[in-house]
Amino acid sequence: MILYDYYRSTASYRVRMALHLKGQPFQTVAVNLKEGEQQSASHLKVNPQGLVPALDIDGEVYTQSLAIIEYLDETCIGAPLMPKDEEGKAKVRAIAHMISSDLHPLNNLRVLNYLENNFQITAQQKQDWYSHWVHQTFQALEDLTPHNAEFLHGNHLTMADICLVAQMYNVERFNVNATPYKKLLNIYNKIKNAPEIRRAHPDRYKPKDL
Ligand SMILES: N[C@@H](CCC(=O)N[C@@H](CS)C(=O)NCC(=O)O)C(=O)O
Repeated sequence: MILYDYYRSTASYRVRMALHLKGQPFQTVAVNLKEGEQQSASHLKVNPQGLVPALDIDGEVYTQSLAIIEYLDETCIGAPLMPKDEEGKAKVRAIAHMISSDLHPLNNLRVLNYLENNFQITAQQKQDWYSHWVHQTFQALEDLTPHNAEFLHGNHLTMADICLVAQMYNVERFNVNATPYKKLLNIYNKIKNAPEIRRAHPDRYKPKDL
């Protein structure tokens, strides 16, 4: 498997966690988002959306992190990343989409760049924009999460937790205060130390020349 990846991309990080949890060996091709490599002709051939991640499995390319995670879950042995029951699956997908469909796209690099380049927003306004959308989703997630929960749903790590870990990494990177979200932090702080999760950490995928 070849993962088209950028170390700080939260969507790529989600897929790396799934691959490590499934014990799947993979190679990475670094696509430097800061240098705009996602728009290069060679990357657009891989993913015409100009985004990472993309996962090449025997010449077939899969995109969209949640679709990839569910595909890996259904086709690979290893720790299950989704509940078995349909109700549980719907709950996990709903949480994952709160992060990946509602929060993440608003704070994606291309959106932040567009705001900076076309509306000349200041660094402070960019920070406010970023934090605003994080707080809105995190408050709802915190309200949804049961007290003393070990995972966002059920009794094992799922795609929902994978989305949380990646988003929390980004929240720390952007210095957003996550302390009000005690239940989310509790889950994150436990999960982030699991060996498979540590193996997927952005620091381990930072290209040497960066
Ligand atoms: N919904 C997509 C989102 C993919 C995405 O937005 N990736 C970001 C990095 S986290 C990207 O490639 N951004 C490039 C850009 O904004 O130009 C997924 O979950 O895979």
